[in-house]
Amino acid sequence: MRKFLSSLVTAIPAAAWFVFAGPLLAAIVPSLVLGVSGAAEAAEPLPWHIGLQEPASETMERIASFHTALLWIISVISVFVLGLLVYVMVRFNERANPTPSATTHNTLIEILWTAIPTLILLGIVYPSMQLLYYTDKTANAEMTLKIIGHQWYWSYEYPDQGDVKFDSNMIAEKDLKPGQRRLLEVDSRVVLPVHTNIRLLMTSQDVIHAWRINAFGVMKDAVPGRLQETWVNIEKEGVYYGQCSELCGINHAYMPIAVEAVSKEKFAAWIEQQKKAAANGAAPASQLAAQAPAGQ
Ligand SMILES: [Cu+2]
Repeated sequence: MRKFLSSLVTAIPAAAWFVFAGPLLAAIVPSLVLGVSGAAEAAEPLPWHIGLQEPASETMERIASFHTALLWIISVISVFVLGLLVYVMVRFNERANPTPSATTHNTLIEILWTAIPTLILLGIVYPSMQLLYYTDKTANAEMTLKIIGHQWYWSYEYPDQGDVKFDSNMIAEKDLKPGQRRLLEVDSRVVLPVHTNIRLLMTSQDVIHAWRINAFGVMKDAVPGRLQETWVNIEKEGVYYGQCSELCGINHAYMPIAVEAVSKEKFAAWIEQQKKAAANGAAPASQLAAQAPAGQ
């Protein structure tokens, strides 16, 4: 046993402690907080918010449960390594163990500490790749939303619903109405129907941006000259906030995303309203959304 441990300690560099302790603290502490408060979260960041927002799509549910599974794996590994280190520090320090073992190799241990981490990693790779392909695209899209990044706002097009398109700009702090979220509210929210497979196509007019809504589990770069694809099926009606997540210039922090998920009927009515507005030459898209109070 003693030989086993002393050869083990030669192989665990001090760096391992930092590698494991950081994620351990970062991971365990929020999970404890989240475990208690998870149910009460909204689809937006809250003061002192720790952990993930409440999922609003199957994609985000899968991401969240994979995240939880990984949290358990790294926690068990971290506790195990910490236990070994503490044991070694107590049992094999200079006072407790004045004549150290001269062992330098132990074939069995070397095989084990190569094989076991490999198996753990393989066990993580499989669900990880499954999830990656699940988020990639949907085979049966019922509609498409085209998202275009600009310095520094988003514009949206609904190619399946005629010529509906509009720009979406952040509402400046001085123009905020009571209840509107600072740095998150926009003049024209994206309106989308719930329980619909929506293909999201992204591109950019200038530099790389990234369209991200945490509650949907969607974050995809909008790259000039390219068409990126992902998808979402929103499960609950409500307002969802997100932000550009690719450093895109001086106003990167001021191009938020606000999505209003409504019933299919309301969505159809909104589309009609947009078409009429466009036909009359009126400025498009001041949605029913904007009249509704923010939040759920
Ligand atoms: Cu951007």
